[in-house]
Amino acid sequence: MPIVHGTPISPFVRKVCAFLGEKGVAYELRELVPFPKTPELLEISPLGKIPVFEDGAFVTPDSSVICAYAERRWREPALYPDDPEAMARALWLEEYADTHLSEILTTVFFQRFVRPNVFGESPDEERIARVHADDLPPVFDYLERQADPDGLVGGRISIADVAIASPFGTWRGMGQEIDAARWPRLAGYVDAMYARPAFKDAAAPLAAMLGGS
Ligand SMILES: N[C@@H](CCC(=O)N[C@@H](CS)C(=O)NCC(=O)O)C(=O)O
Repeated sequence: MPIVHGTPISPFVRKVCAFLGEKGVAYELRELVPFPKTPELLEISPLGKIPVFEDGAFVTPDSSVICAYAERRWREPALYPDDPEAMARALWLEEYADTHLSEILTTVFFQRFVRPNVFGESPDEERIARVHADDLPPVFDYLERQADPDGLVGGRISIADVAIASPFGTWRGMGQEIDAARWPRLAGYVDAMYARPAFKDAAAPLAAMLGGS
């Protein structure tokens, strides 16, 4: 059985788990934290990041690389569009999720859980307030325009949904809700994704870690 090395705290680990779940591929999630940067970690993940994927003798880091690999390793159901424009849109949304959305949605978790529990530091509440006041609304406005509960690209589930919905697992895990009066389509979209078995399974380890929230 393939192994996803990482911790359920990570939205990128959740992304790989949800992707495999959508493919119907059974996997083992094996605990690996990215601190400290041990020689063993750097050997399998030169940037010292999680997730790392192990499929027999093959090992690779990086959620985007892992999903692209898994798409070709387990072809059905296809989770990357065929059409060039649809493919570009899906990859753009994956990039947007990985480089921008993830950071915003994990701010509360990072400040209130990781800083005290991992680094022994106090949360920076000012940073949380700033991110929520300034950074979050334009992101939710943008996603409100993209949201489709059948799938962000072409009305079917794709890598775009896996990437965009995954960091919302951290957001929900911290008991946060999308303001459905302001962003109704986005709120409905995220609920629809987390009603899917692959996302429920991918989110369960973090919920258990945080006490079933
Ligand atoms: N581009 C990478 C990003 C992975 C990533 O940033 N993982 C975080 C955990 S959420 C990590 O390992 N951080 C440790 C570090 O940056 O030193 C991917 O998609 O897998």
